[in-house]
Amino acid sequence: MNEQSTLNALLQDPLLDPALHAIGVSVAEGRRISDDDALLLYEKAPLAFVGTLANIIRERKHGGKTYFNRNFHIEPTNVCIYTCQFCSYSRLIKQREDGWEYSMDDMMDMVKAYDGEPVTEVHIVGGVMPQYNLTFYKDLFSRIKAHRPDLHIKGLTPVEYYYIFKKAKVSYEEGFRQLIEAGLDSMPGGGAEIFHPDIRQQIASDKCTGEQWLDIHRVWHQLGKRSNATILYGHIESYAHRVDHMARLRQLQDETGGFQTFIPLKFRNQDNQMSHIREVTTVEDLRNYAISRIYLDNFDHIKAYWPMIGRSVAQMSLAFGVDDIDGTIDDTTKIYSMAGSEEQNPALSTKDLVQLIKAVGRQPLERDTLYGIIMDYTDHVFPDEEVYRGYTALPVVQR
Ligand code: V47
Ligand code: SF4
Repeated sequence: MNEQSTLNALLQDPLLDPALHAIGVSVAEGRRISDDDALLLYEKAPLAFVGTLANIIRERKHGGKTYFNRNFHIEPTNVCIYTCQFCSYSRLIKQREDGWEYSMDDMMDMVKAYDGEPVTEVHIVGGVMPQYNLTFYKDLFSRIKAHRPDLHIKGLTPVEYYYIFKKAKVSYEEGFRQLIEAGLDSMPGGGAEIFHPDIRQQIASDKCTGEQWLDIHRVWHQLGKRSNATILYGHIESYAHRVDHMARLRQLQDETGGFQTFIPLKFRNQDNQMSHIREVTTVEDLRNYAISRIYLDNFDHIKAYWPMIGRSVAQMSLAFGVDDIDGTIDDTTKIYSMAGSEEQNPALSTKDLVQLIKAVGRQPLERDTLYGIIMDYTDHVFPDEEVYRGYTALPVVQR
């Protein structure tokens, strides 16, 4: 049975809520859903219902294609002046003694450690500290580009930009112009958390506001550049706050078209000020991926960050709207392992990731940051690859 006939079967269920039925028909006909529709999906729709709709959209956009990127992370520091309640880097939690603050040379050594490795991107993000200012980052980016011009720099978030541009007394536009000249290529999606002030005030009261986050991405997009967006879900926010968050993103995307990918980040509760909050279930993770895929019709990609949810949930997410998996090789990002991510040592080889994708009948494609295809692994067989058997009609690879 294909997805369309699964949907038809679901729509014929006499017990299906009529409002959900109307949303199902609307999505099947390719129409955008409203904020009220999204709220209703969160409140009432079963996993199978949203999963089927999300998968239809995912397959219309990408078929079985599943993207991944070989990158590495640099976290300049794990100490931060801000007091986000969910973060183990925050000065509320972090004693400076067990913190690190890397120098320019330390970071260049990290870049050099990847010489000869087929990575295409460095993702730079960490805590906010005064010594990491505009001059520092201009210098860092130019040194990285001088050493390895083809490495794409996906760096910093509006949280850092708001702080460093203000300190340097430059406009967002001027600050970005200087950083682009130094080598900055794109902006990751972090720092978004929950935009709505009622929640942001409680979990991230002293860093940039939701409006400032969106304004900084707007200016970045107006300069012709691309970025990602995230949501930190599964803590004290309500479904209405999640919808409000995505509504602001969908609106900005209508305006600029500059977002590439939406990345839902599951709140993890270890070693932070919100440890008393219970984490949401896997079913909720999958529903959340699916509803974001359905609602954000103008986003090309929905990404699962596997170190946070684990390999199995990342694999399942590929049937719930996700078409991109992040965290390929040797991903030692510490912000997550400290917050209690599924994977304490999150490293996954390209072969492992390719197999994980093939095992659920999807087609693994290595991409660069801007979704240019580097290699299609669909028919590629690694020397010692395990036999796999996906649920679709993909060939079974023999050893
Ligand atoms: O903004 C911090 C999150 C984000 C916790 O753009 C936590 O390609 C869960 O945005 N539980 C930064 N999450 C990371 C990020 C990201 C990751 C991967 C890919 C991309 C991309 C962006 O990490 C922060 C915050 O929302 N975070 N603490 C926690 N306890
Ligand atoms: Fe600092 Fe970011 Fe952690 Fe907030 S989430 S305390 S801004 S590192």
